[in-house]
Amino acid sequence: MKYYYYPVGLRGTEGDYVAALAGNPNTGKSTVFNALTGLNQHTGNWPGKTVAQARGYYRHRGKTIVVVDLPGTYSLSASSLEEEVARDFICFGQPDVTVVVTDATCLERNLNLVLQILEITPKVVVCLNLMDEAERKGLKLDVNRLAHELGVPVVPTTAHTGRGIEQLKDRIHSVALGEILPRPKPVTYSKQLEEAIHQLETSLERIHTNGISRRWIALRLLEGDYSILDAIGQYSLPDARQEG
Ligand SMILES: Nc1nc2c(ncn2[C@@H]2O[C@H](COP(=O)(O)OP(=O)(O)OP(=O)(O)O)[C@@H](O)[C@H]2O)c(=O)[nH]1
Ligand SMILES: [Mg+2]
Repeated sequence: MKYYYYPVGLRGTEGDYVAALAGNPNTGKSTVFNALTGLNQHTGNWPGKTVAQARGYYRHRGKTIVVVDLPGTYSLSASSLEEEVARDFICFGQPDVTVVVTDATCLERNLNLVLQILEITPKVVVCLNLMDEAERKGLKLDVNRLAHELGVPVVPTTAHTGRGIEQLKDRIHSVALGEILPRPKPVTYSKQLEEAIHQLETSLERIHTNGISRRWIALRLLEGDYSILDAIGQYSLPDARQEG
């Protein structure tokens, strides 16, 4: 059993690995969470925060997977309590895999968060939920092409009927255990922005970033979100991670 350090209050939970569920509001995260964990779940609040927290577990291929249902967010800019909780868990909670639950009927709007999360960690599975609704609307989604473009596994699901959930469990397992090594394609911004990012990254070289990519921190600072610097100071990780 691996011991997990949870800066945001799940310290001491045991399991073989941890999967975080992120996504825009109302994309079916909690329905996916229920489909994965069944009755093995516990709800409460994030410590010290008025934001609901749900965690649970399931067994798959001989492993116990702890699942954390994160609050719905449109971005990870920490402009609300929900975004802060989601951002801090993805950055500092060290999930082995982050599942981004997306709404297949309005995928484009959901991709902003997917790309932001891919800038923090490559260990991502995209869950393309509400597939029944997308089909009802006559939308045709090229799942393989999307997986290729993003560089991470994509699993179509209809969470409330359980469709796709077994495949989702398989992909979570493979990414968490390193059987699949996702290779997200980095987003390249305009020349001006890339120059600003580079300058900031250079200035950040002197600070200890707790394993968080300096490029990602630079992007948040350029957005005017300075709270990331406080968060880095607040959460210290037990094992030194590769700093990028
Ligand atoms: N048709 C359809 N409805 C779904 C599916 N998944 C979830 N729903 C429904 O969508 C609504 C929202 O689902 P939730 O699981 O609460 O969504 P959520 O992302 O947890 O929402 P927040 O936590 O508020 O951000 C519920 O009425 C679900 O029953 C799906 O695959 N197809
Ligand atoms: Mg929910």
